[in-house]
Amino acid sequence: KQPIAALLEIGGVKIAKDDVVKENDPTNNVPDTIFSKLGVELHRRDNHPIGILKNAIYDYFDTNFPAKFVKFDDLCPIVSIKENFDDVLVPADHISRSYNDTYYVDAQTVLRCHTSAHQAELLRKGHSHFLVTGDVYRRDSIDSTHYPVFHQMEGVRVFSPDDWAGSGMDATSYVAMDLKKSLEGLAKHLFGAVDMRWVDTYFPFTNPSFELEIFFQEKWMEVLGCGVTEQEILRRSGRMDGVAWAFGLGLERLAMVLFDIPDIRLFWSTDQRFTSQFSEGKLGIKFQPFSKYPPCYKDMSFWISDSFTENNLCEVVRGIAGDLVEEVQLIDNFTNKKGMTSHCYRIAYRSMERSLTDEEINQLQGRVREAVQSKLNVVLR
Ligand code: FA5
Ligand code: MG
Repeated sequence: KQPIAALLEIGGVKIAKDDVVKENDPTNNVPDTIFSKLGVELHRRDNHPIGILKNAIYDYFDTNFPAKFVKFDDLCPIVSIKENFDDVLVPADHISRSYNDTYYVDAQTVLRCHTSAHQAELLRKGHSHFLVTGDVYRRDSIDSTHYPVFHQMEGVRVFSPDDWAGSGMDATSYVAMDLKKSLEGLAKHLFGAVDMRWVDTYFPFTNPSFELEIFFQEKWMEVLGCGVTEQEILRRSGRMDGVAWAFGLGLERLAMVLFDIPDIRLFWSTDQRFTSQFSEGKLGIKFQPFSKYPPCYKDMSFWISDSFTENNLCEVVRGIAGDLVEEVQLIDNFTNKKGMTSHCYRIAYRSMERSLTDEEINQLQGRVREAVQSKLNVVLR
């Protein structure tokens, strides 16, 4: 088990563990396992896949755009709900604000769930081209492409009327076209040829909004969200006549494609057999897996109550099994005549680094069952 430091320094600010992890405080849902990731800053390590990728994206923006993008990679991940939600127009009742989706330090403060938390302030300060890289935090499901701590890079570019005047297009179409072209160029710079597609979507802070998906491990995987910034955000930052695009890249997802990394847990591995495969500036590397250990599946059925959520289940499972859990999947769901609902979840256990014994897995599963029963208000079947 990793020892948990009591005091961290992030961007020059000292943060005590007690300031973030508050036992028995109902406005706080940050567990130790999440606290221990604050300040790790994988994106600032030049030999780590996330840091190598960040630098490669920097290169792309430095080389292909006349105006210089200002770069930020040490903004504190502990932000106000105003920064994380209000400033980017997330409605008061939006589900991303719930305790089920976001880690709250207290009723007014969260671990940022996206790098968009910094958009408004940087616009207010007058920046018109910038990139913000950082660790972000979300209560989420468990599988090979989801982890509760991951890294995003935000990009924002503000255009002025001169930019689109000669194009014969309206400002929004011009900026949307530039956005897609810029991100397609980035994908080409990173991957060369790759199967990708644009999907229309919704974000409160952009309109129109798009996601980019890449075909990876036999599936379409979402790697980024983007769009044309809502005019209200620019207006509030004093940019009445500007029009902007913005994007948020999922750095783990892009690094998985770039280096052929099969599971998102590997980014946190300190095993030399992982870390030694990567070095500063080297993009052409394909990760050579050292673990082909078989997964072990355990099923678990219970009657749920109204308060049950899958994110809560995943947090309990991760709290016990840590990175030994590979996937948590709902495999059966029915409601009986009395109106009671049963869920069956299949938990896949697999270490990235060694083979697990039956005994170890049975013990883990036993502890998971106990914790699920005692913390989630469900009845095991
Ligand atoms: C956002 O976070 C928006 N802020 C992105 C954005 C910025 C849109 C600016 C428009 C303008 P989304 O929730 O889709 O969007 O997350 C962005 C990316 O983060 C996803 O495409 C995915 O690549 C990555 N991501 C999301 N959740 C996880 C997770 N649990 N683990 C790993 N990567 C994740
Ligand atoms: Mg998304």
